[in-house]
Parts: sequence; C-alpha cells; structure tokens
Amino acid sequence: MFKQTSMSIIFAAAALILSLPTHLLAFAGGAGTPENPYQISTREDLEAVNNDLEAHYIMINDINLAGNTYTRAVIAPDIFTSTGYTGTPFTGTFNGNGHIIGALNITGVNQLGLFCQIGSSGKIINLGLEDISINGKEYLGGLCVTNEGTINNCYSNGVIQGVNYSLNEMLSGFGGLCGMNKGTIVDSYSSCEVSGIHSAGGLVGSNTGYISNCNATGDIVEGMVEECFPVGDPEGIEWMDCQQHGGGYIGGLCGYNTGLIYNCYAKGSVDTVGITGFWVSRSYGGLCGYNNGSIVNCYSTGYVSNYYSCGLVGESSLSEDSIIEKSFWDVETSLSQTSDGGEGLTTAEMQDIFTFTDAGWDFVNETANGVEDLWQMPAFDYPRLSWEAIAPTNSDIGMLSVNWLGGGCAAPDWCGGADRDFDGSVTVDDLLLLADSWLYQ
Ligand SMILES: [Ca+2]
Ligand SMILES: [Ca+2]
Repeated sequence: MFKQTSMSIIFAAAALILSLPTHLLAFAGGAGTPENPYQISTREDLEAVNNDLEAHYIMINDINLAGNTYTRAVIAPDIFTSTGYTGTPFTGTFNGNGHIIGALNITGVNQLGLFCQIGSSGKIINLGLEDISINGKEYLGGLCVTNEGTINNCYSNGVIQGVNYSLNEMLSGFGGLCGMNKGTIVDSYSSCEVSGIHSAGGLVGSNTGYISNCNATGDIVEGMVEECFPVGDPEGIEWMDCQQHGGGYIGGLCGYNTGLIYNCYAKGSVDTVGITGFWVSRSYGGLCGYNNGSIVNCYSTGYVSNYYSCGLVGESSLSEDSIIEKSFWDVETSLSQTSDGGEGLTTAEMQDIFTFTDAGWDFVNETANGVEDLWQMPAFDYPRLSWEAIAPTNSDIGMLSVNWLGGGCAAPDWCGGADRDFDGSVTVDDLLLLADSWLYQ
C-alpha cells in the first residue's frame, strides 16, 4: 500500500515536471514577473535566461563560471558570426542583487560579452563581474557588447582583449563594461584592462548615449591593424603594400563619444602603438579619444603615450555639438600639456576641492552647488564619486583628535582629512560630519 502510494506520487510528480515548459525547470524559483522574478542560482540558470529574454530575473547568490569557456555571449548572443548583430536582444530586467558573476571566460570571434545586446527596455542593475577574460576580434565588452537600455550600479574587472587583425570596417567597440553604449549607464565602473582597435575605452568603446557618475581605472592598450592596398607594377604584376598602424579613438573612459558624459573620471593609462608619420592620429586621450558630444564635470589623470599626448581628450570635432565644460586633467601624472578641450592643472590643484566647487561641482558637505552631493573629496586624493565607499576608519578618529580645535588646514591634506567641511579648522561641525558616516557601509 505504502509502495503504491509513493509510486503514484512519483508518477504524478514526473507528469507535472514533464508538463512544465522546460525553462521553468532551470530556475531556483520565481515566475519571471517584476513582483516575483525568476531566481538565478547556478550557471545553468544564467544560461537559461536565453529561454525568455523578456522576463525579470534576480540573482540569489554569487556564481563562479571558472572552468567554462564560452565562444559566444552568454545571454542574447549573436547568431551568425558577421559584423552586425543577428540575435534577439535582452529586454527584461536582470537584478544582480549585489552578487558577483566570477571568471567569465569568452574566447571567440566578435560580439562577445556576458550580454551581447541589451534592448531599449532592458535593464541590468546591481551586478558585479569579477576576473573576466574576453578574447576576440571586435565588438567586445565585459557586461555587454551593446547597451540600448539601462545599466545601473554595475562593475567589471579583468581583461578585454581584441587581437590584431586586418580590417575593413574602421569603427568597432572595445570597453571594460560595454563595447558600445547607446542607452544609459549610471553609478557604474570598470577596472578592466582593455586592448582594442578603433573605439576602445576603459568603460565603453563608443558612447552615443548617456553616461553619468561612472569611473574607469584600467589601462588601455591600443591594438595594431594591418591595412593592405594593391599596388600596380610596370610589368603588370600586382602586389600588396601593407602597413601596420594603430586604430585611434582610444581613451581611458571612452574611445569615441557623440553622446553625453557627465560627472565621470578616468585614471588608467592610454598606451598607443606610437607610429609616426602618415598614420599618426590625434585621437587618444586620458578620458576620451574623440569627442563630438558633451563632456561635463569630468577629469582624467592617466598617462597618454602618443605623439600628440592629449591629457583629457585627443580630438574634438569642430561642430557646435562638441562641448567640453568644467573638465580637467592632471598635467603632471598624464605628462600631457595639451588636450583638445578641458583645463590642465597640477596635481595639487587637482586635489583641491575648491578647484571643483568653484567650477560648480556638487560635493557632499556643501550646498552652494546643489544637494545631490555627487562628489566627495578624501584627503590627498582626487575627487571621488559619492557612491564610492570610502568609509571612515579608526585613523579618522585619530586625526580628528590630533587636530581637534586646530586651524590652518588646507588642500590637499586638510589636517589629515579631519577638516571635513573644508573651512580650515577642525571643530564640532567636522565631528558631526564624521559621526554621520561612521561605520557607514
Ligand atoms: Ca552638495
Ligand atoms: Ca572644519
């Protein structure tokens, strides 16, 4: 009797499982709705997102992909290995929920990243990608190849590597977070090392959309391309004249910008192939290689190794659409005295909050420039985005007591960081500001 009952339960369960759509079996729970998103717990769950590219997803733990090598994007991949995208974009929402996808390794041809294409209603939030390795020819990004939707509070670290190749199409896209941004990226960052040809950047290769409150700190290395032209010969024999050269449009944050970049910074170096003569291009910069869009309230500090050595932006279009405002670069760390836009400053000036508040940047602990409080200024540092966790430590209490009721505090030390409201003295106002963020996570 017991045996019959248990067998019938098993058969009933099996029948139920067989009757479910296959993709429902892959997830740890949820229904794919905004209120009850599919729960992603494993590599199999992650890959099963392809079964419904319009649904809502949430990660419930970290996922380590070590040991797997993909040859295409994991989600919404390109179907045919051609230059254009031929897959189905992701148009749902993917909430990393503060979790990490580790050791994503893709070695393929082109259109490679975790997501290939994020459609205009697609949304990726709260996701970290650590120790990624993307290797291919062109159109490469850590989180995505192309974003037409929204990316908020995401980051990536690792290596993006575009190999040398002979090219026909000049514009591509290589970025630590995304190859090409046509949508919105906010409160995100990448420390990926990126190598690529034509539109390579620490955060994005090219931007025609909106990027704000982001940073990129990885180093960028320009790839080499070989271009060949048929050459006639008096004896009728045709041969090819080939030249190797760099691609251009390389920048610490963004290679090529026709969109809006607002409240961002880049710290990586931009290492170019250093060709002289005909192939020398200006389009290398600490922040962006080329600009025909808007760059507002941004800075860069990275070394730019190019004949023209452009600190902030390599080349700006002469069009009236090209705007660079209230943006700066460090002439000492970049070893660049020139830039096609922006203002070059010494390191001391770059680490003085008044440089930036005078330009209207909105910092914490001041209200004259607004109360959005987008920037903060740690002692002995450049401006940092206010969402960056720079929590007070025990030494902050130490500096407060050492300098208590002292005066004469000034940039860049601000009496060891104790003068938090930058008024020159360490008083009870500074104690209250420290208490506000004490043990803040
Ligand atoms: Ca403020
Ligand atoms: Ca003070």
